[in-house]
Amino acid sequence: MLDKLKIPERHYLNNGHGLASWLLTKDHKRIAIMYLISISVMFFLGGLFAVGIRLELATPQGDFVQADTYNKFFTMHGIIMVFFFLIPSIPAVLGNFLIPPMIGAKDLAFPRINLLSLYLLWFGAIFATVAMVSGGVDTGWTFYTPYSTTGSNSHVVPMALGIFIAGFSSILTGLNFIVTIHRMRAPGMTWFRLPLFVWAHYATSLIQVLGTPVVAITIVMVGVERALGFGIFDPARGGDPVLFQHLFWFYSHPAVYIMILPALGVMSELISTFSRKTIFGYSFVAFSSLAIAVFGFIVWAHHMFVAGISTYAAMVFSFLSFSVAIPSAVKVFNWTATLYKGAISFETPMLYAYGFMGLFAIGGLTGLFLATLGLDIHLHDTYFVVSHFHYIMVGGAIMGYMGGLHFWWPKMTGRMYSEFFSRISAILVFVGFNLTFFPQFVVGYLGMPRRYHSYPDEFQVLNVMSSAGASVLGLGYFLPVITCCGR
Ligand code: HEM
Ligand SMILES: [Cu+2]
Repeated sequence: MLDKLKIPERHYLNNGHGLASWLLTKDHKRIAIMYLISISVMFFLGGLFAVGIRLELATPQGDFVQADTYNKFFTMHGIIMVFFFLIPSIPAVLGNFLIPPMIGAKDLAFPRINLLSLYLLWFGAIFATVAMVSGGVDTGWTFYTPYSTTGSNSHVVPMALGIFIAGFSSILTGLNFIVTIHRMRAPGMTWFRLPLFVWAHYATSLIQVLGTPVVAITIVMVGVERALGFGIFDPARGGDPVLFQHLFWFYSHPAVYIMILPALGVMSELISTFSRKTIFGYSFVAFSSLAIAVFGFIVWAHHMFVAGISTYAAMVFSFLSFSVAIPSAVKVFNWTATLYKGAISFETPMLYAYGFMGLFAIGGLTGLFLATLGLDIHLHDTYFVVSHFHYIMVGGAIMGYMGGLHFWWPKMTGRMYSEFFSRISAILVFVGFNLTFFPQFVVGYLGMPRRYHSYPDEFQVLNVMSSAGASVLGLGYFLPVITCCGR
């Protein structure tokens, strides 16, 4: 038995050493590891900007940086985290590593394109870095026009180019996964035997392929408008600034599901493994991923209730937004049913999974608050929204990523992490996260708008709680770096 578990003498980690053997590899596992390193760097960088934001908001006055710098902090934080960390995270690292073995294939369908995807991400990151070091961008990650086209004099064009290029990385990864899952399954690996992790990635890939080109072209239009002064979005030239929001959210609402769906897939694996049961209602969970992907495309205008769309349109989009909650709830209910009477254990990945379930539920439910027209008029562009999406993107997507990374770490590296420290880190992340973001629901509800570098004194206590929580959260994220390298 033990013999069987021995790692083969030659494996992907020692099969060739020098830099070139990595940079020119077509091995999905090596590419996954390079993604892991790349996006960890991005996560760290995005985290530094978050530190800047929380330092500034620790006091009511703009004491730490100027308003202008603050705008650049939150813009860069958002852009890096969304486009260069969260979107690639689980698919590019865990998906790349695990999808082929999970379906019984040797590699992805297009190994060279897989490597190209990684290079495109790097290439995009270089442009983004150029934009950053040459002075930064202050438009917010959403690039709303007309500010991004005619107002801002920051480095919008190189940043837009960086995101455009990184977008192709995402499209090609999605395409690669779709073809792989269709064509490369081992005999007998039917669709309804696919692990739920693979189903989730299939649904994610559909969004990547169908949605990303839209944002790519939109971003090009912003660049063109800035550089050549076309009147696409500029009302003075007959353009329409709200058109930008339609195009942007047509991608960016589904994009939030690019970030969360893979985490939902990880969750399904973790829950059934650590409760030692098969997942309850397999086909419901599989189809709910597809349903989320499809519904995700018809709710974009819930970001625009106060942007001047008609009341009728707003009502329709409000109604449709509620429908997205159904497949998400199906998953949570089925996980709960899976846990029921299971032999549940409390290893690190499962701690992340518990955290995920709670935080994702809060994030999703507050989404329903926001989808409620009357409430959104009050809550739009307040810290309530910030808290909502962090509960899902950080509390959900990153918890799923961390849980998955711990779960598959031994398989990926042949080493075990320190269980003791990893549990402490998971708990720190959970506590730190809630301390950071729960007060933001309150302060947002009380009326604190987002994206301002100063605020009235009465909001300070809640903001100090947030900043303190962010330190705990940061420590929680950093601990695994130390402990996994120490063993
Ligand atoms: C499941 C994963 C979800 C993620 C990752 C997510 C993420 C986000 C993000 C990033 C924003 C802010 C965009 C900005 O910068 O302005 C946002 C806003 C919003 N979300 Fe979600 N969301 C999710 C689920 C939901 C659900 C299930 C609903 C409703 C059923 C919902 C409704 C809304 C609404 C209405 C807004 C706009 C609020 C406003 O700006 O007034 N979200 N979400
Ligand atoms: Cu949305």
